[in-house]
Amino acid sequence: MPRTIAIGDIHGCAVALSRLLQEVAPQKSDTIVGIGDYVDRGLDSNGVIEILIGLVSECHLVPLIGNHELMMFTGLRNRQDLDFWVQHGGRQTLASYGGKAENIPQHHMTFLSHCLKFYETDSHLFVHANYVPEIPLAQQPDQIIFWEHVTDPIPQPHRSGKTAVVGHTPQMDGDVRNFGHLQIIDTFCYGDGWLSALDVDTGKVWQTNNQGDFRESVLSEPEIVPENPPTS
Ligand SMILES: [Mn+2]
Repeated sequence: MPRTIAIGDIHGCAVALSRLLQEVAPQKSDTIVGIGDYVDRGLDSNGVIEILIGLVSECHLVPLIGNHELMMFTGLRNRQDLDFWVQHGGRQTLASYGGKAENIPQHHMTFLSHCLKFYETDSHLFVHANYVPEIPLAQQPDQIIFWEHVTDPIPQPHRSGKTAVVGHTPQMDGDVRNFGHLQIIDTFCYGDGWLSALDVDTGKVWQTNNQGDFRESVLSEPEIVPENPPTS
């Protein structure tokens, strides 16, 4: 059976990523969705991009764009945006390339430039950060899908009826969060948490960390979404 597996925010954690892929063992028929934020903060963004490029020939890889890829693009393009990126984790990304933007190989930039804004299957939708429930995926505002956290309030189900899988809002306790219609797979790998992969059809969760530890579990029972607070 072909699997659809989403991988949470990697943030330069090449050790955890390589261990995760060893456990997931992607097959040709599998779709692996990268939820974005491959770079920044962690120690080896260079290594992460190289691993992801290697994955292209192993399976159907669907890499999404995260806000950190956006910061990297604008930082490398415009001198006045460079400091913003460097201060938000770009420092570590540059360090992984020997401290020089000129050292970033063209095939890494080509890979990053091919990342997508969103992806969907018959049953699931995938975006880096968040979504507006009433708006079709292709028309979602960039500010929401790349930057907006999913806390306060938790968004209502998307109008498509599909289950949303997102990263970006770090779960400090290291557990994938399940609201039924919304699943959050950023489990804070770069900050002593875990890197997660979720089989979206079976609910199987694989997790690794930067010490090379591995654990597996299944998605918890859905939490009840709190009512939106009154706006008055
Ligand atoms: Mn993010």
